[in-house]
Amino acid sequence: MSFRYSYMKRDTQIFNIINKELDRQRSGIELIASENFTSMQVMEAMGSCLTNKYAEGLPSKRYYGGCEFVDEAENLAIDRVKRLFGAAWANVQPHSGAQANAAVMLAVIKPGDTILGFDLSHGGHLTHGSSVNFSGKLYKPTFYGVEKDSGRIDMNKVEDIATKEQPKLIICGASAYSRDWDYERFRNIADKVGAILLADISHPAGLIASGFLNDPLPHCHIITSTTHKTLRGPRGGVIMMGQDFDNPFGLKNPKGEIRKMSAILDSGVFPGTQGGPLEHVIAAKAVGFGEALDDEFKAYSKSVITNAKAMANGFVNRGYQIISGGTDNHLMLIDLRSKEITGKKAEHTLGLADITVNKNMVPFDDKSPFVTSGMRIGTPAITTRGMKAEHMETIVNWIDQLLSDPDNQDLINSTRNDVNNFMKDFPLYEEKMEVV
Ligand code: DSN
Repeated sequence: MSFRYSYMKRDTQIFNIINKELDRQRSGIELIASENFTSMQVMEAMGSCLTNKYAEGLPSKRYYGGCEFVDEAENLAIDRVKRLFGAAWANVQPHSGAQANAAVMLAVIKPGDTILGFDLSHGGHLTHGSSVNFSGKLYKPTFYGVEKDSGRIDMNKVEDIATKEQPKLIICGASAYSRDWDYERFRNIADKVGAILLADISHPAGLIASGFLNDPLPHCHIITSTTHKTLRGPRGGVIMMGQDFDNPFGLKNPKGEIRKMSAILDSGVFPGTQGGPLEHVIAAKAVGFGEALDDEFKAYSKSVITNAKAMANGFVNRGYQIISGGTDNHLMLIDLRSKEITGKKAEHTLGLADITVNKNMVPFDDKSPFVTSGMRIGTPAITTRGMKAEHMETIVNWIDQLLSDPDNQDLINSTRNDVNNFMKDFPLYEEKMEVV
């Protein structure tokens, strides 16, 4: 197997840019919690002729001819993701996690309805009600957050807020929360106030599929996810349900029967929010889901968590404050205020040494989202590179040295050399590549 870059010889401008990015990925330490490295076969499926095909609709119910093979690919992706999560129904067409959330919200609630999500500044996601996103513009957003002393969500407070606000939709799930979720309690609260419960598992999906975190499918009405984070497939989204149910709004189909929620969600994706599905990406999703069904993926997920715990211990031992004091999953959110460096400066300094992280708001932050007091760190990508718990100490040590002396150019240069040499032991996409 090889990259088909030889076909790009005519456009050396973009080929050279892609090659520079490949070098960056190979030689640096990737700690962005939402990133990962797909397999070569996932990338090859994405780069296939399926990109040429229009297939609006669903398998066997398309608005275009010639869909027999993309139907097979899409059915395979649906079957595999249902098997992976034990889902009764899935739609694999959302282009991203944000698109999946948009499709669900536009399908199941009305503009002006109240929604209850996890506060973005406490670790939530833009699409869970942020004022700069459609979810905060179209609906009336209300939020729960973490407690100042524990850094954890207090479920009694979630219940109090839900009882007061009476949301139509409750969203659980986050982008920067290192603890597991009590989906069962969320469902009790949703039932009490008559809300639909949506779990956005974009971040921990791979760890849930592998059985290392709580399972939302028996408890949540609807589940959305990305496919490219801990799940390690292509960039994209998916919507699932543990079981289908009659829509609670009394909506009927042309035969006068109550429509199933699956039909409402399917139409929320197309024609509700998307046009032609990306069948090349859907084929790559099928590949990724197939890989995640393998026992090897379970071992990978286990190492992701072991590495994250080892890394969190390394930071705590050096006096860093991790929100909630540690991690159950693949990431940690570090409050840098005790180290007197902003998230922006930390991200920049580490970047100069080829260590990639992202600055992140911490709960009760006193700085803007462009500066921030924290950084988010995750282990999915470095675990794919083959790193084990013993390597975490080396990485934490480099980060600590750099953040303790961020303007020391000699230290930055020598650390970058050390990082680049270290990464040679963890090869990425070593298959032959043609160079123009
Ligand atoms: N989910 C965000 C992240 O975690 O990086 C991107 O939307």
